[in-house]
Amino acid sequence: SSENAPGSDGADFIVAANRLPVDLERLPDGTQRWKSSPGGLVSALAPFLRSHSGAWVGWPGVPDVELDELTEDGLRLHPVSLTSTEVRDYYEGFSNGTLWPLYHDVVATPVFDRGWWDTYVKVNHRFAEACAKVAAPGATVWIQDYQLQLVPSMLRDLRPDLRIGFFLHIPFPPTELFMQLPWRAEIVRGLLGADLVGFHRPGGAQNFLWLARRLLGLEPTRGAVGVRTRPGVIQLGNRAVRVGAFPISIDSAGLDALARKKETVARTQQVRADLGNPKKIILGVDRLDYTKGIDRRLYALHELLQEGKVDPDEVAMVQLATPSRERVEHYQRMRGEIEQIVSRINGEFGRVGRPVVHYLHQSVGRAELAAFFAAADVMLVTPVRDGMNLVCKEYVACRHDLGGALVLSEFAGAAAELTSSFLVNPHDLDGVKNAMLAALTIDPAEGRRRMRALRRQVLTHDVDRWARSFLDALEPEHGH
Ligand code: GDG
Repeated sequence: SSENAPGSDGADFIVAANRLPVDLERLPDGTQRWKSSPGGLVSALAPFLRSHSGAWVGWPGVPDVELDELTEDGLRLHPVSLTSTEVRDYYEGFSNGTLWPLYHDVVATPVFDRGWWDTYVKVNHRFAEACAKVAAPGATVWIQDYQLQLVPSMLRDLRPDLRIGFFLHIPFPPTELFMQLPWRAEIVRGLLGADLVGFHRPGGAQNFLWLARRLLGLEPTRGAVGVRTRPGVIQLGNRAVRVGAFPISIDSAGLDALARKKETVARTQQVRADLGNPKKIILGVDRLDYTKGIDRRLYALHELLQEGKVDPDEVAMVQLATPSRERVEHYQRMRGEIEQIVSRINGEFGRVGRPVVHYLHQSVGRAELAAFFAAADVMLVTPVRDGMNLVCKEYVACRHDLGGALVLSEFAGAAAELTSSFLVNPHDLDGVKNAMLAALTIDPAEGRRRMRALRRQVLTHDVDRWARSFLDALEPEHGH
């Protein structure tokens, strides 16, 4: 076959995501190098990719560079180029200024900008063309997340021979909120290009099925969608689109092993010592994002200190807030607010050499993070909305000692699975305070009982199981 024929020497399994699993780094001297960004998705899918002559299609993280396909660690990487204007309008704009707040219950006001939308369409088309070029005949393409919701149907138009899956990593919103989007029908049509559309929770799948009926006049099945079972089905001509729930998870065994390592245990003790060996350590770990409810837990701590229910001599809190989307306006404002609460708490209750809140606006290595988790008596995960939330699962995976207590928002997808945590409504400040106090003063035997139950869930439901359950459901024999 000719060199330009679609799929000649193509890949049988392709992942398409906004970002490649490696980032291009530009060094001050003008040279460039690749830096791996190991995430759960990469470690879950890398084995599949390697054994299926797989490829990954994504943006290398730096604007205005044209790069050829390359192979890294046995993984074929196909870079998609974006100009800086496209990064502004497609990524920072439509993805993170429109879709992100809209899909997270409009906790910030989404901006509806027609120019951003046009660029989103254009960039999605570029991703679809890249997938079409890389895919072997009959290949499977798995498209990831909210940045690429139009790719499934664009790709189907280009390559009807492909098996196409789509997974949304963030919540799919209540239909009343989704209906605000001027391009709501286009998004639903875009997703319906897939053979299987996956969400974290059945609720998201149900919302999507309702919209297919309401916006497009289709007739989806009416039964309740299960977790990893009983997907909804939408018949589109002679094609069936399935709509299911597949809760994502972490590399549980890998993190458990990391936490047990001698070096990590030593580092855990050092972290406790560096904090002055307080009686209790409280921890928060998040991307600095307004959906994560970092402010809620700081307000709760502040009130507990004011009321004398928490003693600043006995408690230290570490808040790791990894820099994120720093050019998006909402994020700049929120950062200022959080830093103000942190300094207010430390101003009122800290002493020289002994702040109450140790605030880190930086990212730390994976081993260091595991040591933080292992050192924390109380883990606070209080998002106002979160598709799943991996941090709470990572905390549990690091507690082979059965120590620690998890305070978890009801509005994280993970709440449905981690039912032995202290579940809270992050909008109910008294409720958050009570849960924090309960977690700080928990009877050790009761704490171990809860942690054992949490670990049973997390260790038996890892990211590999997630990927397998999605890809099994995507197999053609399930399609009819
Ligand atoms: C989206 C959805 C869904 C954070 N700081 C550091 C660091 N991290 C790691 C955590 C965790 C990951 O980043 C964050 O994952 P989350 O799931 O908590 O949140 P999002 O980034 O919003 O992810 C979410 C997820 O997609 C997957 O579908 O669960 O709901 O919003 O793994 O550990 N890792 C290191 N240093 C840091 O400073 N090494």
